[in-house]
Amino acid sequence: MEIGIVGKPNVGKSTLFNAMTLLDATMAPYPFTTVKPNRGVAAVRVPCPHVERGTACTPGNAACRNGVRWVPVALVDVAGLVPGAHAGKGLGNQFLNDLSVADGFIQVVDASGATDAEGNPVPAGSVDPATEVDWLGDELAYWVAGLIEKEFDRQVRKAELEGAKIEEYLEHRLTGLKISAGSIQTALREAPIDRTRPSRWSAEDLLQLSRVLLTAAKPRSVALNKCDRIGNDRADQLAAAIAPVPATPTSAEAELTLRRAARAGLVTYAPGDPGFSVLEARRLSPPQEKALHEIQALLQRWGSTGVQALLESEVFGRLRQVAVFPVEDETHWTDSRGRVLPDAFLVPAGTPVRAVAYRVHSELGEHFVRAIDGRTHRALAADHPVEAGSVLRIVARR
Ligand SMILES: Nc1nc2c(ncn2[C@@H]2O[C@H](COP(=O)(O)OP(=O)(O)OP(=O)(O)O)[C@@H](O)[C@H]2O)c(=O)[nH]1
Ligand SMILES: [Mg+2]
Repeated sequence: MEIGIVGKPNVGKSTLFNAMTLLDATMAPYPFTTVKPNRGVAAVRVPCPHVERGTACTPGNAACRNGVRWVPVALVDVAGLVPGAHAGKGLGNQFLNDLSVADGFIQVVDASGATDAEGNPVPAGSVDPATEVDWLGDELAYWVAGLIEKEFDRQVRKAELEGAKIEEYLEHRLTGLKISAGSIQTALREAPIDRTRPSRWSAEDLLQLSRVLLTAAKPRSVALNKCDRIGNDRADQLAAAIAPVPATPTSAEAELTLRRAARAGLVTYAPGDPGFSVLEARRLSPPQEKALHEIQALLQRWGSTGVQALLESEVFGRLRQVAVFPVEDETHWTDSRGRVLPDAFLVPAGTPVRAVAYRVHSELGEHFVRAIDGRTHRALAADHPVEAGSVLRIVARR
């Protein structure tokens, strides 16, 4: 599972990335700070099944705190995109290829309207961030259309001569983008184009198809970032204007400050918490004290920094992911080394258990016999859809 962080320059993409991963990507108050992609790992919260059994777990890939398991999600933060990027504006759109395997996108906007389309600082309120959602969608569509266009004419003529279907060409072109055959079918059905005559598709038709493909295959959520500079009413207005794309007010800066302060042992805070407590007031410098005071007021006003809520709305709401806990012993919920519930990972809700087996190890998928539900001890056939929080033993031929 990977999520791409996109948006115009200077809106706080790298700050959000750092806040979610605790890494140190460069952040600065001017456009095009990020050129090469930043990659890291964030985490989403699920209940840890160890609580049901009353035995402690032995976390491997996903930390467990107070019965909450933090399941990893890969993130990639890229350069800023400007209107006209597909025609070479700004840094162009080549760098979008770094987002090829992203399952979905988080688009960051400067909700305070103090950043123009090229990422330059302007007086607050002079830009309407809601308009960015449309043009950024267009830029993403130009990118996908550009990938389809390569060899399109030749392949379409060949396909029509050989009586092959356009679906096959599209599947071939789009596997690198992790766009499934199902999404291609949906897009061909829903896009306002004549699917029977691909040889007559115009550039605009390809763009329409790409727009629908992206909606079907790469769900997007919006971060109304820098919410520390706007009122709650303004956030509601923006969210209404951006709908049906879901938007969450965030302060990436506040989240980053809190997470770094927690790492330094100055406060207790976990992502998503509605508050924090200062551990060592004596160690705080006056600026730190002032910053924490402001963050306290922010949390009271918004309920949280919004960062964890945004990530989880993308992962669970938009991408419909569920956590699975593979084990080797379905009675004790342990692996071969006796570790209790060592790993957790995310798959789309309803994934067949055999596909889950492939995710654990390709050999387990290839030699799959059945899965066993760790709670009911029932055997599950290959196509049985996985449920949220499943503890699963995969039985495979040796
Ligand atoms: N007030 C406020 N400022 C923020 C917030 N998040 C980021 N910033 C500031 O916005 C500026 C840009 O942040 P970056 O994270 O570098 O933005 P970016 O979108 O990655 O920029 P590029 O890499 O240039 O595209 C920095 O000065 C940040 O401190 C926030 O939540 N509130
Ligand atoms: Mg950046």
